[in-house]
Amino acid sequence: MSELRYRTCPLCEATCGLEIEVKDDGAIGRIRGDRDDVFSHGFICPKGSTLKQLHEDPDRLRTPMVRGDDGELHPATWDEAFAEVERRLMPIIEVHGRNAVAVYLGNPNVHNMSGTLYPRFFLRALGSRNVYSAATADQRPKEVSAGLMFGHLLSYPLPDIDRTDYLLMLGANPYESNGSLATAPDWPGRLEAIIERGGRVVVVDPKRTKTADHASKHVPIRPGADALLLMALVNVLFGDDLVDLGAAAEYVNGLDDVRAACEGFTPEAVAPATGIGAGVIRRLAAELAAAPTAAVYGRIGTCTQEFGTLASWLVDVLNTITGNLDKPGGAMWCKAAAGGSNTRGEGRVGRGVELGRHRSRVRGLPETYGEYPVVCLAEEIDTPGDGQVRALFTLGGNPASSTPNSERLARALEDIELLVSVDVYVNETTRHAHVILPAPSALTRGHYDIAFYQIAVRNIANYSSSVLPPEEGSYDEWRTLCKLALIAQGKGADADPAIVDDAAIRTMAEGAGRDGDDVIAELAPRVGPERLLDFMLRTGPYKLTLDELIANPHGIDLGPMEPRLPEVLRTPSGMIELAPEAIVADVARLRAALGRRNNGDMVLIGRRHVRSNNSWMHNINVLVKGNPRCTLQVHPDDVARLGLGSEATVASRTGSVVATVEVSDALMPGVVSLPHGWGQNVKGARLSIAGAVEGSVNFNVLADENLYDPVSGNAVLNGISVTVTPA
Ligand SMILES: Nc1nc2c(c(=O)[nH]1)N[C@H]1C(S)=C(S)[C@@H](COP(=O)(O)OP(=O)(O)OC[C@H]3O[C@@H](n4cnc5c(=O)[nH]c(N)nc54)[C@H](O)[C@@H]3O)O[C@H]1N2
Ligand SMILES: Nc1nc2c(c(=O)[nH]1)N[C@H]1C(S)=C(S)[C@@H](COP(=O)(O)OP(=O)(O)OC[C@H]3O[C@@H](n4cnc5c(=O)[nH]c(N)nc54)[C@H](O)[C@@H]3O)O[C@H]1N2
Ligand code: SF4
Ligand SMILES: [Mo]
Repeated sequence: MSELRYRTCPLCEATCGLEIEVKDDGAIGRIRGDRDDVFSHGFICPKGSTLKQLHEDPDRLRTPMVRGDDGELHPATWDEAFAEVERRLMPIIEVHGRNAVAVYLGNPNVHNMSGTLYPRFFLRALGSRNVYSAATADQRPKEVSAGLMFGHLLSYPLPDIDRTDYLLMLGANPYESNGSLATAPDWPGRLEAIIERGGRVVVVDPKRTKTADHASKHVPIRPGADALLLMALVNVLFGDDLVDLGAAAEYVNGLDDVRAACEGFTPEAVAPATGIGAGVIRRLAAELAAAPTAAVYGRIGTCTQEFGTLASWLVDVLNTITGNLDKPGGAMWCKAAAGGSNTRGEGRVGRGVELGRHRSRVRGLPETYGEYPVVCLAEEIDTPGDGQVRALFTLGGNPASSTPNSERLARALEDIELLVSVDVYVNETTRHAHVILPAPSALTRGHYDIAFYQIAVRNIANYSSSVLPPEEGSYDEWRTLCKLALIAQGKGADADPAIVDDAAIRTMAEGAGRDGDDVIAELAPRVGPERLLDFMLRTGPYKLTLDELIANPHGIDLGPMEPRLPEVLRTPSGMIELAPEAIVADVARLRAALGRRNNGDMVLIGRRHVRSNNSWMHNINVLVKGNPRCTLQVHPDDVARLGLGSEATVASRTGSVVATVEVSDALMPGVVSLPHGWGQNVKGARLSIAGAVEGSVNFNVLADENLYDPVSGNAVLNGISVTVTPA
């Protein structure tokens, strides 16, 4: 006998509904797509069903680990682990101050209610400026441009892929990634539907990816040249008098500044640097202008490169000047049921965003949204002097794998005075930890995508109750984060996490003009993330309650995106700032790149595979078996020219790896591709399957911490100059 439970998959941004069989003895049976899910309608990728294998993985940590006098990690009780954090942390704070303690937040936090809602209390209690996250190795350029243009970092317009007639997509491969910064289950199906209804999908990518293969047209581009291409499209639209602001017209500041900024970036001028013919660029501009509805969408290939902010900004400049902003079928904003940053307060009233309020100690790079760029993390730890970082907390992050010059960071972590990790594995990063505090299995916690329903292409609300009861000895991740907050505050390792949790709901209640005690009474007996979520739903634009969501385990469909101008804006002017000063000032750097023909001998870019999930799912056998996937893809002409055999040495300023060569004519000649997130075969990691994968090497040995987008501080992970030689 068995029972079926429904659960949104927390692994990637697509938020697919899963149907999970739970057997009488509590074991997990089959996991399939939930055909009744209001958003995913049964779609699932190969990772969705592996929540079972993750849950059962013997390497997944189930008890805290504390480093003993013998230098090894040993299982410990929760009390011992928290006491050890306090014992090691407080002297560092006392002697060296709060900035000596850094925090790094990783990607799984946004896929988890505890990780989304509770780190802020720890950060506040800690009071350190040394905060880092995966965002500066990912989407920070988009957040900077959206913040400056529309008033909030999450207010980027989303391509209305279900209704558009024309999608221009740059640096994204949703056939592998399942989509990003535009949440939609089954991106592939939705893209195919555009073509089936007579629309067009154009993919700009140095590689003919699976997405490009299925598109109406693939435009190969030189890595890092997207801002030039986009600038030329803007130039043609102005030059040919095709600019039409549509519904946004009344609300746009700075149109003339954009016109001035694009001067000189003609298709002919950008053709050599982009590798795209002027005729192709003119045709793209004409198609964009002529399409009844169109959306421009850029993702990680446009962010993790040297002109990341310019490219991210130009995407939305194009959406605006083609009249597609806020138009069904164009680029729109959704309206989140809970926690929406652009549904709070009053429309057109905002403080906007302020960047660069302080600078990092060693290199003097500006903060964005309260974080320093992750390219600064290693140097802040390994550079002696006043203010040196001596302790690091990693919360659901694996920076020793995922950030540039990973070997330097790994070396820095070997010597750090204190590393505390809230994590589920002993991996590249946590093998250096003094204390590891394990997060519970995803199947034993409730779930609601607070982050992704703020950037979904449809308005959706879907809460999943926990599928299984807590495992013996586990401790809720939100309670762990409350404990860390209490320790950092000096309240001690024995203090009750409810102190922080109650303060959290009180603050939220008071922010909404309610009495804290009343709200606590109203929502009792709920505590933790569920209580916060319930309150956010009740005070959100649809006035839902958590009980209503629990009664609808397949989700509630709140309809397609609707026009939201001007109330969505939170800029100080109440207008769309089409030409933010900080971004326009960077155009000079782009102009200087016009004459560039290449970025070195060979150029390295990254890729994803549908069976991967950044660095942490290679310990699942069903995801890593079969053909090797950590390969260096090289164009046949380059294989011949460089005399490559089965293996090649790839070297950059920061290091070198020996990778298995895969000949592929999908790449532009001169460009090689290596996936990120591999290289688990390091000493001290406890990943029996991932550690044994042949050919597994870490891309970020090659990524250079000196390469970043100066406006956002974001790491350059695509377009890295390398040499490739036979191994
Ligand atoms: N070269 C290169 N580097 C890249 C990228 C690239 O494209 N190329 N992509 C970048 C991008 S987009 C991202 S988002 C980052 C990701 O960078 P990170 O977030 O640093 O890395 P992840 O691989 O997501 O590792 C997440 C960590 O969280 C742990 N974990 C998993 N589930 C949970 C949980 O429920 N709770 C807790 N507390 N921990 C959990 C895992 O064991 C792992 O240690 O990598 C970036 N790095
Ligand atoms: N299966 C799987 N899914 C994932 C993840 C994963 O690791 N595995 N990670 C998740 C995360 S954290 C994120 S952020 C998203 C990312 O989601 P996507 O942005 O869709 O990521 P990728 O699949 O890496 O696609 C990026 C594309 O950019 C191209 N590219 C590289 N350089 C350039 C350039 O200079 N210009 C242009 N135009 N293109 C370029 C690459 O060839 C690649 O095809 O995926 C998420 N989903
Ligand atoms: S596409 Fe993403 S959300 Fe959907 S099943 Fe796969 S990993 Fe899970
Ligand atoms: Mo990401």
